[in-house]
Amino acid sequence: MDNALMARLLEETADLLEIDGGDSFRIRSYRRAAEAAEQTTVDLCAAAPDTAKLLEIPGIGKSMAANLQAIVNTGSLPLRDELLARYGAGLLTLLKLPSMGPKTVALLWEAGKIDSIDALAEAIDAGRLKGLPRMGQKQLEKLRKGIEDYRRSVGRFRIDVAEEEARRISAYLLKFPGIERVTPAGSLRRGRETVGDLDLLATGPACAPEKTGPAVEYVAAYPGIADIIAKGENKVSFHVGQGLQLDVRLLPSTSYGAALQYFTGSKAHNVSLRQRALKMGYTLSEWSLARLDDESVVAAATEEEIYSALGMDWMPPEMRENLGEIEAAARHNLPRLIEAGDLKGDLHMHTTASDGNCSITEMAEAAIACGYKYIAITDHSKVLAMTGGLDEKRALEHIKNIREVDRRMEGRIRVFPGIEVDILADGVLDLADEVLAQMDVVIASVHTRFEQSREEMTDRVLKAIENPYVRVLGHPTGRLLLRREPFAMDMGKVLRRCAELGVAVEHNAAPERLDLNDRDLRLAKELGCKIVVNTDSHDVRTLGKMEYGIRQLRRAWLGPEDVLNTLEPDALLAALRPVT
Ligand code: DGT
Ligand code: CA
Ligand code: CA
Ligand code: ZN
Repeated sequence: MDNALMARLLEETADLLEIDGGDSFRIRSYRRAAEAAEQTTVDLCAAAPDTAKLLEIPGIGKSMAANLQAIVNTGSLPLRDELLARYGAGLLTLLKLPSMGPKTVALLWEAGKIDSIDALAEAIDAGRLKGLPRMGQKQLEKLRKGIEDYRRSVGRFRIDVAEEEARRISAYLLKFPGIERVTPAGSLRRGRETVGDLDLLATGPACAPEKTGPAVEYVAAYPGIADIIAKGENKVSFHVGQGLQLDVRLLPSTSYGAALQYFTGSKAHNVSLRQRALKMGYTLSEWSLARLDDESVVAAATEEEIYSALGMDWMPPEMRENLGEIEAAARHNLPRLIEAGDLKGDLHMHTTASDGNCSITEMAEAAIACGYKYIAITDHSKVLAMTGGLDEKRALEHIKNIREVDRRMEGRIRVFPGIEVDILADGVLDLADEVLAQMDVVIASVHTRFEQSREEMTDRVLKAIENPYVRVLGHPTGRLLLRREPFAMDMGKVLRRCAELGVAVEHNAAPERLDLNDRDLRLAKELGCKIVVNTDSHDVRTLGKMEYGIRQLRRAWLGPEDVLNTLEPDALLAALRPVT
């Protein structure tokens, strides 16, 4: 049971209470607790027996502490179970439809015991909802469309998939005379690991109000469109090939900043920001920041003007999750976040010696083109036979080859010999210590037996990092986004031991991995862990994917000083765990 799951149970209970017509104070306290569970770095499962510790978390009061304890002890929440028993488990999925809030769900339940998306679709088709309040022909059409959309694209999409689509359509849009600027907003701009849908803003003379007609038609003619969801005066929503939804909005440049701010979100950030605006006598919308009394516009054209009028510094989108950034910006106290340009090298990549596509020299040349001063070559070890993993003998030869390439580079780049050595099921490493001792960068990773229990996996990894030659713990959760869940492991315990031993934890920048997540990265920093960010490239073409890792580090508020591979080559070698 992890924090995210606990947050979801609390959030669902709030939704169910609202559908049930419950007390609004009570509903809010569940929502606040859900948010707290989502955001805290305290491992709630471990902290649960200690009530005082739970009460220290902002947003958790006495009754919510008791609820958290109930969740940990029983795996569930009695109130949620009771409500679900009354209404059915399918009810919550209704909330996933557009313009469907708890009030409408309650109405549908009362009217026809509608308790799932399937039941709703059936009721609409059978004409059973006609005559209900707020269920006119238009609304029913909208619901029908929403159901189709939901069924087609329940899933989320990886950030690199969304970004590639954003690039493609941006290039198309910018060809239209009078569209001058296209910016992704929403979760993509905030650098989230996955996006639900892609929000794109466009501006220029062709996007001025009442003149958008031709531009809207042009958007709707985008060759990548699978089907159009909605076409309005300044907005076109559609699906592209793989089911990803795009919302393209055309906006006048006079209100572009307000729109960009609004549609970048997150929702939680915007809620807090609007509250701050209200307290200052302003109202904040997707069109402008305006005075409450006479509605005169205070700022609208740029985000900087809006934040500045609210007494704040502009902040990078990656920070906008309502995790303290509003307060920090108001105190003019925002941290300097790490940038791609801070990195001096990449410490995890594969070559043709195991399952990579390129030679050592090719990787080195490509890294020079990235502006790096060093790389480590870290091929797989023998247990991963299907990757051509190295045994002791081949590993020693490989070290020689790497050193040879390093010499031939004549200082243009340093090439460090390394290995990604497998952590076997019992925590023993897959190569002999004498061989590991000759490598500069030993990354230890789990690639097998993901199904071990939490205790087994924790012990396995703890045992592995006790080996004095391990410098880096590779992709620490084993997750593959949208494909494979992280394996069960006590992350706090592992990170704490890494910090004690001086083992660096890897943030794996490959967009299908991106582990650690932002919460665990914050925890790693709190615990004093060294952190490295690597692409785990198997080809020269993926060295540039470092960008995704950088964005995740920024979402965790990390600066260049928190990441080892911002150091110069010699300083980096000195900062890696010293061999004792
Ligand atoms: P996603 O698409 O699930 O990955 O996440 P977002 O953050 O892109 O969410 P989305 O597409 O629903 O909305 C885009 C932004 O619009 C969101 O980040 C914040 C802004 N927004 C502000 N107020 C609201 C609101 O009341 N509802 C929604 N849906 N969005 C809002
Ligand atoms: Ca979105
Ligand atoms: Ca959207
Ligand atoms: Zn690996």
